[in-house]
Amino acid sequence: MNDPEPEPISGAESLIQTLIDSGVDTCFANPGTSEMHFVVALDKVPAMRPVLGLFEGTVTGMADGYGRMADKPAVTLLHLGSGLGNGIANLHNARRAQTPIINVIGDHATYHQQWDTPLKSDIVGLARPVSAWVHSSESAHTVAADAARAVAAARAAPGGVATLILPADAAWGRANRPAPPIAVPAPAIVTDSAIDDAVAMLRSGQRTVILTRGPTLRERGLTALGRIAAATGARIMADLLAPRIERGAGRVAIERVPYRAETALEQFRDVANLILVGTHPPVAAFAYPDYPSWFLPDGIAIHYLAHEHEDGTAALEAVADALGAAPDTAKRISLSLPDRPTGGLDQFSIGALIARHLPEGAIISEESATNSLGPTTATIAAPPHDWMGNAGGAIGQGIPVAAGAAVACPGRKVVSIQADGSAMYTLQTLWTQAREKLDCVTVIFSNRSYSILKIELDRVGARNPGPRALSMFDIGNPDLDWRQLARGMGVEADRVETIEQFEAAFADAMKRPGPRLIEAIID
Ligand SMILES: Cc1ncc(C[n+]2csc(CCOP(=O)(O)OP(=O)(O)O)c2C)c(N)n1
Ligand SMILES: [Mg+2]
Repeated sequence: MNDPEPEPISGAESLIQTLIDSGVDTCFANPGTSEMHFVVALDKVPAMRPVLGLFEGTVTGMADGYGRMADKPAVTLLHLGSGLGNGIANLHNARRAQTPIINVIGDHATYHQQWDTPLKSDIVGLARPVSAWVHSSESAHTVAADAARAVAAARAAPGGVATLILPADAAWGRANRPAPPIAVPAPAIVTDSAIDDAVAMLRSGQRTVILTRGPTLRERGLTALGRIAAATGARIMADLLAPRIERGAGRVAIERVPYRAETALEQFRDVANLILVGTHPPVAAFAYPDYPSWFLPDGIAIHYLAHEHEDGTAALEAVADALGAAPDTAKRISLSLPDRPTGGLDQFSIGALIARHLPEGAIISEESATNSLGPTTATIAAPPHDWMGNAGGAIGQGIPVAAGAAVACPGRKVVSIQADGSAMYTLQTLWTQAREKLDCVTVIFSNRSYSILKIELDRVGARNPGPRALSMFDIGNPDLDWRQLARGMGVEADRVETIEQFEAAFADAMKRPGPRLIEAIID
């Protein structure tokens, strides 16, 4: 006798079950009419955790933070081209961070696409610039296989955004089964000659810098970098916008490429050799009439030890071994906390207090613009932590990335070090933090200003700004009340103006599970 017919499943159900079978179990969503069958399938496949975001920039930013910390993709659920459009800035940051994400976008049913409907748009055209892979499912029968391919595309080194467009009839139509996972190819192995060339540079006695970003900035890669530095005197540096770095006590210290050309030129002056691991030569974020865009001196030799899709960590270990660098020679940072600050509340006193109270294993999401120097330097020798910066320069990343990290890493305290103007782009993420009871603490640098833009104004040579121009950088009048904004979304909040008040609020927030917001009033 034949086996009984299995229960029919919808395309959406086959999609979600395939994602689960491929290890993708978290969905950041903001749905609409075209995504209803996906939403209903969430109850049929309870292994998928749905997390609602009240704006698509929140959704895509959370998926970025999740992917950076979980080392595997989450899935987004977005509503047609307009939903995708709202999420693009943070997908841009995720693309720059090489974060694996499955980006599912609902579309009109295939037969409906011939009509002039209100939400019709060029979804592929919008998705292409932020996606490593784009595909539109043709029917319910292919959705599962398409989902398995999307996961493989997102996870292939170095990682990227895989966009799967899901027409409504492909979601509601009858599918036959989920698809099995596709094995993800390992990163490519760096050739012996690329390793030999790096070793020769490092043995040349000339000044050499190794510049890197990506997975090399975790324990294994940092240890290899530290061994090479100890054996040869080479300087080791990370990209300014590296998506994730393991820092703090016990870790290997690494320099960062400066933002400003004058500082960067100074850093690279006299450097004869640059070895790149998973990154490209350092350049200025913007062109300025009086400063160069290219940071490197004439005549420097540039060697790509590992491209982004290659195994940079293994390559660094091979280089360290070839140099005869002993395994335990990497210099490590000893725990050292800043003194208790005195005086007024500013980025330096706040940085010192964050460092003094940061628990071991914390995750920091930093988007503090003109207030980053204080917290960055104060935490160098703090208890070990992960640091995630803005990887693509599109602001509005910090709070969602923190929320995504908290979903990925329950049990670890997440601290957002956050500028006020940037926070306003995706502040509704606070609501998701409250709803999901995420252990996130947000410190707002409330200077009521787009302060950095006043500096940029001068640097680009836009001289003699009038009152209208200056008003474009003033975000006071009315002043934002972060305490009320946070409380209005269910997040406990304090407003502080002194060192004592900040310390009391921050120390308490580190002891109790979040979410929590501290508005620090600074000049
Ligand atoms: C998506 C996006 N929109 C606009 C900008 C331009 N921009 C860069 S910094 C900035 C304001 C930053 O102000 P704030 O976050 O308060 O930091 P502060 O300069 O005050 O330290 C703006 C609007 C950007 N980088 N990304
Ligand atoms: Mg500001």
